[in-house]
Formats: sequence, structure tokens, C-alpha cells
Amino acid sequence: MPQKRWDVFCRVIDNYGDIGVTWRLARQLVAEHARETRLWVDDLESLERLCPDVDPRLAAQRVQGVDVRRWDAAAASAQPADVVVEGFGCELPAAYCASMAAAAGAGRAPAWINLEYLSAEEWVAGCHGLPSPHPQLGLMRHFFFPGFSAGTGGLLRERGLLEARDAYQGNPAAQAAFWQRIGIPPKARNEWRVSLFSYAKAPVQDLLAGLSAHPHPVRLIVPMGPSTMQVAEWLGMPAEPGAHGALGNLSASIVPFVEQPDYDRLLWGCDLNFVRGEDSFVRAQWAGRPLVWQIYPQSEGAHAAKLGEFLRRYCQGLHEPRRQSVERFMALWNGIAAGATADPLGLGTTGDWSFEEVWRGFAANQSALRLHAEEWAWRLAEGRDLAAQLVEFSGKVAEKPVK
Ligand code: TRH
Repeated sequence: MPQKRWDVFCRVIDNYGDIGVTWRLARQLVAEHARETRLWVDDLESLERLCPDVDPRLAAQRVQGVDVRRWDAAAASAQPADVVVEGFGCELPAAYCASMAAAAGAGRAPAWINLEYLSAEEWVAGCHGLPSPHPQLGLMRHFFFPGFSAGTGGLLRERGLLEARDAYQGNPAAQAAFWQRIGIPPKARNEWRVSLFSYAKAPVQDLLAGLSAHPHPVRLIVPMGPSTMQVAEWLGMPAEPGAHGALGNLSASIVPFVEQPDYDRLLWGCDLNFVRGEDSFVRAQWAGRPLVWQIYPQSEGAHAAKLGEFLRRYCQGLHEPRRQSVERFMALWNGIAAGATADPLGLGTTGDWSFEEVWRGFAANQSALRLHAEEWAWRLAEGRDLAAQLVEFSGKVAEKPVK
């Protein structure tokens, strides 16, 4: 098999997005493409939270078929693989790059690919796949951009994911077993179940006020993270897994940070999911349920345009007033729109709306938004998945001359 050996490099900048994406990709390369994959990570503790099988004390270990390596000084002297994936411009060790150049000199140039962050912006399709020569080493690096449209690298999606989701969503016993395993009662008939994963700046207290005044019972599920403290303080409960609190129609439960496949089950079993960053954002879309995305904040507000571009795509086919309720609520959740006279999302939606008013509209439209979310997931799944595209792309890169 050509391009059989893969090295995936990941530097954990903060949180779980970088490792969340590269770990998912590495597993898929092994399970679906039979690639021998080494995952080099500089922070094994973060990986352990997504996958408790990982032992952070070990410099090398095989986990779910992936050769997991601690990215330390030893990485520099490793023999380069056939395909080298640099996660999010994480800068490969200089000595490793020199070995790649030596391999290229011997006619075995590795395919060197920089995996970029996901964005729904138009320019992504124009930059996906572009080469960039290394100034000194004579090696070519290629940029691979995930995305939502044809002409981009697509989204990570395991084979049979939507079918597995449908089977789970149609199986109350499997759902009840999962809820019990993470310490949550089974879902009551008229209950609205909501998951919350957000950054510290989200207006969580406003949301809690809205949920407690909801006309039907709501159960909020909060995996351990920044939102845990806000929820615990507001409801006067301990900020630890297993804690429960209630006010009005709201019951809230704090659960442990679950492993990645369980996080899918959590999203699949909720009626509305608050997600953030990149990987949980994509998983919430595959869940086929309404979502609220807190985008990773960037300097000078660059994230506002990115959120706007996603909403422009996501809201296509949604009629008023649903479209407006989605746009406005996500703008408020991201702290972008309140009191804005300009048009930060570029969607023609400006105004000075209250959280309470927008929330009520958003909550009232949930059944239509659910149908929309189901259709959105199937429409997205018509595109080829990221891992399959990356494998094909690596073959094309390998055929090209080095310079
Ligand atoms: O954690 P994030 O905010 O990560 C990032 C990083 O901050 C990164 O620097 C930034 O560039 C990027 O976002 C855009 O959000 P994300 O991407 O959703 O990653 C969270 C991962 O954690 C994802 O793989 C899902 C997983 N997860 C679990 O496995 N269990 C859980 O209980 C929860 C809440 C999440």
C-alpha cells in the first residue's frame, strides 16, 4: 500500500480541540484506511480526558490501534513516515524536518500536509490544497482545509456515523442505560433535555433564567468545564460530578467529562446542544439536533465574520422568524450583537435585543429547528468525509515532484 505509514503531530494550545480533532483523525486512519498511524502529542493528560485508556506516563503506547507517542525530544530523531500531518501549524521539530529532506533526497519525499482549522468562509475552497515550498529545505508543504462546501477537505465523519446515531436515537433502552451510566435519570415524556459545553464568557446565567421559566420541565446536563462553576453558583449546588440542582422548571446535573464516544451519545440524546470550538461543534451537527455554537474567540473580533458565514450556510431554507431567532440567539450567546448598530455578522441582522426576548423566540421554534437540523446533517453527509479526502490527497501530493 502506498503512503502506509502516517505521522500526525499535535500541540495542545489550550482546551481539547486540537487533540480532539487529531485523535479522531488518527483513529479513523487506522480503523477505516488501514494506515499505520503514530500520533505525536505534547500533552497526554488532555488526550487521557478524551480517552481514559491512555496512560499519560508512557512515552509510547498502542491505543485503539493508534501508536500514541509523547511529543518530546525523541520525536525529533524519529524516522519520518510516508505522510506527515502537521496539526494546525504546530511546527515540526527541526531535526525531523531535516530527516524529511534527507528522505526526499533519497527519492522518498514524505507527503507533508498542514491540517488547518475549520471555517465556513468562502475563501477556504480557494486555499484548500495549495502548496507552499519550505524556504530552506526544498520540501513542499500542502495546506488542507476542512470545510462545508465542495472544493474543501470536508468534515470528520466516521463511516456509518449517522446510521449509528439513528439506531441509538430509536433505542430507548440504550439511551436509558447511557443516562444511568453517567448518573442522569431517564428522560421524562414532556421533558426538554439540553447539554451545555461553553467557554467562561458565555451568558450562562441569562440562559439559566430562561430555562427555569420554560413552560415545560427542562433538564440541563453540564459536563465538567468552565460552565460547571456558573451553573453551580446560580443553583447553589456543588460544582462536581453527580451534583444536581433545581429552580422553577429547570433541573441541572453536573456530569464528568465523558470520553469522546460517550459525548456523541450525550449530544444524540439531547434536544438542544450548546457546543464550542471545532470538534464538539461538528459532532453537534452530526447529532441532527438544534445547536448553539460558541465560536473560539479571536483577536479583533475576527470570529464574528466566521460565525456569520456559518450561519449564512446553516440557515439556508429556514423561514422567518426561525432564521432570525437562530441568528440572533447565536449572536447574543457569543457576545457579538447586543446593542450593535453595525452588522458584525454580515447578515443584515442588527439591533438591540434583550436576551430574554430572543431566547423565548428561539425556544418556541424548537420543533421546526429540529427538522432543519436533521436535514442539515444529511445534506452535510453528502460530502466526502475529511479522512477519506486526506488519504486521497496524500496520494496526489506524493506523486508531485518535491520542488
Ligand atoms: O475544547 P475546545 O474549546 O477546543 C478548541 C481549542 O481551544 C483550540 O485551541 C481551538 O483552536 C479550537 O477549539 C477551535 O472545543 P472543541 O473543539 O469542541 O473540543 C472539545 C473536545 O472535547 C471534542 O473532541 C469533544 C470532546 N469532549 C468529550 O470528549 N467529552 C466531553 O464531556 C466534552 C464536553 C467534550
